[in-house]
Amino acid sequence: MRRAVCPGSFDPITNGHLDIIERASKLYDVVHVVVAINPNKKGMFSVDERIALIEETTAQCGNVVVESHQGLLVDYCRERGIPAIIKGLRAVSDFDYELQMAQMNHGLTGVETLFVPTSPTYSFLSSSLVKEVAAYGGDVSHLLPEPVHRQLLVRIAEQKA
Ligand code: COD
Repeated sequence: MRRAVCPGSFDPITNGHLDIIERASKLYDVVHVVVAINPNKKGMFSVDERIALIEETTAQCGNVVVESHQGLLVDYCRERGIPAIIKGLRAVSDFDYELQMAQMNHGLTGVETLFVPTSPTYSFLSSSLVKEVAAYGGDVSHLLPEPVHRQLLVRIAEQKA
């Protein structure tokens, strides 16, 4: 069975993430979407909330498993015998850091990283930009899956209350 990992912070999942996950799910039998836990970074959404949103928005794929992981991504892959990490590449600016991580991960355990070019529609899109624009009242509804957009507006309202 061919398996791959799509890792990220997913705070929250955007249409850019979803595009990469859906495309990966057509290439692999099972795609593990891994929410990396960073204890030094408090997100807008809890890890459980992020997982629930990813599960809801990727349910149509039928072969996506969503889990969190604290620690090295290569350990997650090694423990499960998963040989590949899939990353989306938005622009040249992503490349330097992504290449570094890919080479480090390969050096650590031999896990391969495969890059999928983002759809041009989403090449400017990041979770942090979406949160910032939405917090100032900008319309980001076309950039997020509907349940994510709904929950983002609720969270922003809570934070302002
Ligand atoms: N279009 C296409 N792809 C996109 C888009 C978009 N608009 N936005 C994001 N992506 C893809 C990219 O591949 C990106 O890497 C991935 O989605 C996740 O994006 P984010 O922003 O949610 O998450 P990041 O960049 O914060 O994730 C970094 C990781 C969590 C993957 C990384 O820090 C990690 O592997 N951490 C685990 C600890 C570890 O092993 N560290 C050593 C690394 S060598």
